[in-house]
Amino acid sequence: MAHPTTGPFEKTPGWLDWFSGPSKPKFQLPAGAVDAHCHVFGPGAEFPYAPERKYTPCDASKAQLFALRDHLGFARNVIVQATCHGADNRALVDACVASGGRARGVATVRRSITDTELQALHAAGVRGVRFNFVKRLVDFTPKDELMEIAARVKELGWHVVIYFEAVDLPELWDFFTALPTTVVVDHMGRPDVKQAIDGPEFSLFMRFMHEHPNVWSKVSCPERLSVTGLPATPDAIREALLQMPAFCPDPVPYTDVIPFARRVVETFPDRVLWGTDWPHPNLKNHMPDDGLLVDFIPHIAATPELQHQLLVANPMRLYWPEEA
Ligand code: 0GY
Repeated sequence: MAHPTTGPFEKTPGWLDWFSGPSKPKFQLPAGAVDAHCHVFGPGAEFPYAPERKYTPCDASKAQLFALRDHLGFARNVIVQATCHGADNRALVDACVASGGRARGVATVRRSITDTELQALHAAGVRGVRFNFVKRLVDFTPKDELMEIAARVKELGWHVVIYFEAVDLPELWDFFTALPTTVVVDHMGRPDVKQAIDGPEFSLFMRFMHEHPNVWSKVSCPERLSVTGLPATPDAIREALLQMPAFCPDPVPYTDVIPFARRVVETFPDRVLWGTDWPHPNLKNHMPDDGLLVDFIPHIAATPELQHQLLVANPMRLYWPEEA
């Protein structure tokens, strides 16, 4: 089903809408599981998209996010400010407040934010800021501004979420390793899964985590990283692919991402998080069925212990420490 963009906005040409009829996962999530990476978009008529945005999505409201949470069997969400809202965190705050304590947030802030505004974000449930280095998503922000923000949010007990492409890690290394807070990497630093897992790029990422115990990673977004895996789509395309074993011999979606995510989960079991990334901004060739994405979890966290750390213990420690 197509989803609208409300208000005076038009979706980016070719925009793929989130999928409306996700399957019920076969994998039963542990009680208290947290979807630790998801977004809300607008709705545009209520929470306008930012003038500096690089894309205009279809709306994806808090009610739709909470319905997905319940359908998949998650207990809580961590909502991450999406770049289409810039540093206007109103949609995020509104969703966190409406969740009745079941959502926490990661905001985007600028140097000009006042202490009172930071306190208000904290009261709404924000526990981190996101620094984005993916050039197609944001304009450049000076590092001294980011470091100043990091020092300020450290006082509130928040962490910093960083989003970057694997190829940029060497250049960003000194900045990342100087951050004074817990640092959470989005999507394993976007490895190129065509490269060898023991090749220089992913080895550098593993070294980053090894040498810096304050660094955590989301082992999310196989649908963004996969180049060969069968897409987790529920539709006729998937059925057709499964009928063509020579073309697509593996019924497990995103197989090429599994060794990378597994390596991170098994090496750093107490510093990993998982999220759906709903409503999946900027995907180009398919929109995943979120139920099938949940079914991917046991392929990367193979035991109940690892699953519990990934989905419950770790996100609770980071986002709801008062309850953990
Ligand atoms: C993600 C990934 C992307 C987008 C954003 O804030 C955003 O716009 O995070 C992307 O395009 O890779 O984590 O949602």
